[in-house]
Amino acid sequence: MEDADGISSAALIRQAFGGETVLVDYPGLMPALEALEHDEKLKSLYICDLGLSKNNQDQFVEILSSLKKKKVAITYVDHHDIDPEIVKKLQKAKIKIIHDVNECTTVQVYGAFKSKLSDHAAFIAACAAITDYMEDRPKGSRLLQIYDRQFALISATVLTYNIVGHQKDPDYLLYLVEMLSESKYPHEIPNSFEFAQIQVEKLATMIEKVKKSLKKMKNLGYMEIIDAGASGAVNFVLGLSGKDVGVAYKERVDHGIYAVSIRGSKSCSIHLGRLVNSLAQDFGGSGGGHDKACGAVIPKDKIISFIKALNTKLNQ
Ligand SMILES: [Mn+2]
Repeated sequence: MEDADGISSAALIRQAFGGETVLVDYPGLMPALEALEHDEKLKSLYICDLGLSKNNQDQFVEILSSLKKKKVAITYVDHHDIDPEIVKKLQKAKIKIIHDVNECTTVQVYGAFKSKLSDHAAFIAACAAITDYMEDRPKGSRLLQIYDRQFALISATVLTYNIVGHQKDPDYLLYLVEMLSESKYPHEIPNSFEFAQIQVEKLATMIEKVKKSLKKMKNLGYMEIIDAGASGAVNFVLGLSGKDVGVAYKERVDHGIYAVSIRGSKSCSIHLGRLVNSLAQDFGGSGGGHDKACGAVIPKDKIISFIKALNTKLNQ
């Protein structure tokens, strides 16, 4: 539910197979799967763009295996770093895995189910690749080549800002999935550019706030975000700190936790997703992701010690 790759892969799955869409973020993944365990009508399940962490991967295998025993056909499509042991277990349970850390999820969904998709799906996949910083990868770049670069960039950005600006409006996010699955361009979605403008203005304000409140340790810049999403602010924290790693965190009041977003610069040589996966677990949280972009969920009272530990690990 949080980005264009997630929403777009859901849209392509919907176009290819129909069915219902459930949009979740990381804290929502396991509860959603648990709810599906009791859905007697479920026959086929596609899980897209939801990486696993040390903290939930065993339960993920457990729930999917039990669904599989009830004859549910399951396909898992993702590009986040994954424990090879978990891949083996999923394969053993006869769960179909499409997993390539080098291409975004939507590009992989497009590649796997092309024959069931419209030509327009290639454009949606190119937009998802852009927003996941993966438009330079072999398959992603080939899809982007079909279209005018500027046209794809503005479409991807408008789509992203509509998603980011509607995180508290799940019905609107489902509506976006539906529009994309009906082969609509982002600019054809009513008021999409107006929503994007609102988001752009918020981001400009955010730049000023980050300049004022950003804190630094030796190897990273960090900041607590109050009235926006952490993932929208983290790139500014990274860029304005001048460090190789940026951390932005936002309290999820209802959960007693912080949602943490972490980004690495081009010169950051440590795989942040892997590091954060194991570090988050040490602090009673969970996390993981890509080499230069990852996230974590950390118990509220542990956040500063988590950031200090991350800073120390970045020395090594
Ligand atoms: Mn993705």
